Amino acid sequence: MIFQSVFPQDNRTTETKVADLLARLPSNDHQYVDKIMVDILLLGESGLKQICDQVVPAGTGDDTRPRFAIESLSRFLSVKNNEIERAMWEKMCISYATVEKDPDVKDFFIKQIQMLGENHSSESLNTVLKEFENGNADVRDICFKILSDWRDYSVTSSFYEICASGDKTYEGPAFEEYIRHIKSSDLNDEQKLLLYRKIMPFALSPVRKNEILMETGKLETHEGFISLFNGRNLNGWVGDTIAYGVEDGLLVTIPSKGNIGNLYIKKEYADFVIRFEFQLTPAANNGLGIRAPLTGDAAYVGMELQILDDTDPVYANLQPYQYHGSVYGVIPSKRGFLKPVGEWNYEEVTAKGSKIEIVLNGTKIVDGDIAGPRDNGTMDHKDHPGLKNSTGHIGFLGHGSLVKFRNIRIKDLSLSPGSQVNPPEPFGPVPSERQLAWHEMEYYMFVHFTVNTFTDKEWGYGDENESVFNPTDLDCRQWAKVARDAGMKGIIITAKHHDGFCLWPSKFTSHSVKSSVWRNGKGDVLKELRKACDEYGLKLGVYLSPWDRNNSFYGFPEYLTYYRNQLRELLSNYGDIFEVWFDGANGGDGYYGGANETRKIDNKTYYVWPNTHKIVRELQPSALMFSDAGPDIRWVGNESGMGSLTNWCLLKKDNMYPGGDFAKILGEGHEDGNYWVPAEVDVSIRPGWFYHKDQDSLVRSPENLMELYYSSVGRNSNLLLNVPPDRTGQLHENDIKSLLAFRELLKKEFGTDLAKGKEVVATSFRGKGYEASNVNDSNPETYWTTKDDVTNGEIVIDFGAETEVNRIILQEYIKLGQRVQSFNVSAFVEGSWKPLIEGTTIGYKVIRKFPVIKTSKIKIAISKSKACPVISNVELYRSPGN
Ligand code: FUL
Repeated sequence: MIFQSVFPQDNRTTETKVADLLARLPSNDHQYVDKIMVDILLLGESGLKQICDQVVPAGTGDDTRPRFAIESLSRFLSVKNNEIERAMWEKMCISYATVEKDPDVKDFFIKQIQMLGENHSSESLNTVLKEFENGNADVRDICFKILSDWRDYSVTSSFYEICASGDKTYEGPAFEEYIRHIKSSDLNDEQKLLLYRKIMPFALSPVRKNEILMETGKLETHEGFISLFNGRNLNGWVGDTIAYGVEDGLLVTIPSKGNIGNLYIKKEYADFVIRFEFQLTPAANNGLGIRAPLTGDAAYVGMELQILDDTDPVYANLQPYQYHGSVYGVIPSKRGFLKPVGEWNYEEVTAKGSKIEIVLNGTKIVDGDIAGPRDNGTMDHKDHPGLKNSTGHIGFLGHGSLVKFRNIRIKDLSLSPGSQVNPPEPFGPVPSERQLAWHEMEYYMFVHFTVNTFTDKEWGYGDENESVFNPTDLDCRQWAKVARDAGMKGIIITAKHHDGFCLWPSKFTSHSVKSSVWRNGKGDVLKELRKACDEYGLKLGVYLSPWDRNNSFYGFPEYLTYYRNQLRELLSNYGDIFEVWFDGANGGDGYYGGANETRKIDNKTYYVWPNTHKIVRELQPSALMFSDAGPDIRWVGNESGMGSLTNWCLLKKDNMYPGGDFAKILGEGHEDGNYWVPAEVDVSIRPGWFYHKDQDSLVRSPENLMELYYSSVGRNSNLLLNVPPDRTGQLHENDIKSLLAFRELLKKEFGTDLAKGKEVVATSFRGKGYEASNVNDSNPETYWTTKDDVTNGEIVIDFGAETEVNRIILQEYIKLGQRVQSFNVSAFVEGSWKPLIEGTTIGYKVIRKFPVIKTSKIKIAISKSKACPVISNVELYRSPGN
């Protein structure tokens, strides 16, 4: 034994020795305490046990001395090189923490183990992990707590192992801890990225995955990477946009549409690092074209880096210059580093001058130079003129098979390293992933349909005989087709309006389709609509009226259980729901199970909204919740289709609730709001929300719909346009005519973007990568911005010739927050700037009209902004309209 005792050997019992040693504690003299610790250790396990046994729950006795001894021992062992003693002590503390019932004592022992790990985390980690693996459920819980509280990021790998082992009890929390450790660690960005990538496959939900992707995106942005694919559409890409598409946030090939064309990034790149993930199917074949022109066989007129399941037997006899990763026909690659088919592969391609490097799943599989083959001939003895290209497009080359891609980002190496500039930090609240996806939907259909359609009412009393609901020819496919053809992105249906009648056969009431004669009581409108939406590529949302004039419990606590049960049904049985609509209306009187009385509730307290919101988050994490007060989307404050010209996506919603008196605030939002809660404009194509025959002649005209579009989508809001089916269960021909004609008008209104491809300059910009030319490059991920201390600026789009123009679209890069407070647009006419429009906020999008002007240049001046303005898109049009 290496320790030197403070006492010479004697014949006292262990008990007396323990008592003697404890009597000397506490003490401020560290060296003296250390010596006592040596003696305590010499007493072995039985002595230690006696000390541990003396620890009592707080407030039940004086255990100062044993606690001091135990803490000192842990500290002593954490800095001394005594592995055997440390391991023994750790195990002992774990077992005490496990059997102990009192939380205070339990925590005390847990802390000891954490203290032990402070300086020797890897050894301690091993002990704890071993205990975790061998132990019973209680021991595992304790060990898990120890691990999760350990403030040492090296512990992260153990969480990764726990996640990877798929132990259901620990998987979720382990995942979250792993993320927390990475975030708070002092690792550099590259190390953090590696860890995030490791954990990504274990993301607990698509939303969580997106959050991590955003996190990695931020880190990579600091390194100078920009995202090339937004997970929602093919903005920024050109070429075969038919046989490539977006599915569940992934970029996918569509073999049924041929997929033998190429999909290219619009911008050209010379030297770059591109990172992406891909998933193969058996024998799948695709390719990464680089420095390629938009036409011709990229393998020759540019370069093709193979993306290929070269593990499939059909490729047994390939040449190394045809393996996955090879520069096809030119530079060989190493085979054998692909993940099994169906798993995600991570690839990084660096092209710098004549050097090409590829790292696949962490292994360098290509490290080549095209200068040799370019000048002296290639391995396949074919002509590869593309080797001489210094720049060109990057894209995916279709060869007819199914391949999926995600997380595609690039760093432009042509920007010299010294000139790399960090992007602005987000300012104020920013949208969540689900809100970003919602902003891009812009325009979708509201469907009001229930017993009212048949009773000719707007608000049913709740006493309707269910047999009145009897559409003669219900056809949800017709609704969906019209919505799709009209350019809408989804449908929100009144699954239950104030009358309480359910369009689906709810288990919790008989006031539903199941008691009607329609489809012999076997019908389900929600089910039919789900199918139709899937067929036409639309998202589905539900309106579930909180006010229920049928239910006898309405106004009492029991009703909340009923309401939430119904919500669970809707959110569990009808696939992905994109939006849940919580209406604030309550008119008071109703049937209420036969009570026939007035029941007003306190909107602020009755519904206990946070508990209902939890259900939505739990069952449909990607769904947005609408109400007067969000939490995700807010009502615009009127039903006439008027978005506010000043429209902040921000709201101080904490003291707001559905049905409150907030109409005025809801239009503009709060400039200093602390949540991102953008506005949705809900309005009907007819005077009523439900179908009434006598309103057939009062359907809004296409021109009127265009005005609605300007006052909603044009004012930083989404447009939820109500189109009510008639008693046949179909949309009326007048409504359809108007919708489709409006669609045609829209196409003409925004026919050719006159800003596209034109020269753009700014008074000032942040640095390389943030030039004004980003506002018309068709890539929503790039933007013009200024230095942090510059909160205004001008950009000028030069048409190069006199051009007629009368419409402008402006977009902020809202991922970094909503910033612009005022702007104006002017045109260069006869040597001076002529003002066209003035505006306040921009946000996701504003579209503004001005009288036709003939000009060679348009200037957009951001005159006031909360922080440096960040503008991602400017479009200009000559519309045939006024
Ligand atoms: C209101 C309701 O009272 C109307 O009937 C309609 O559903 C509209 C969209 O919301 O609050």
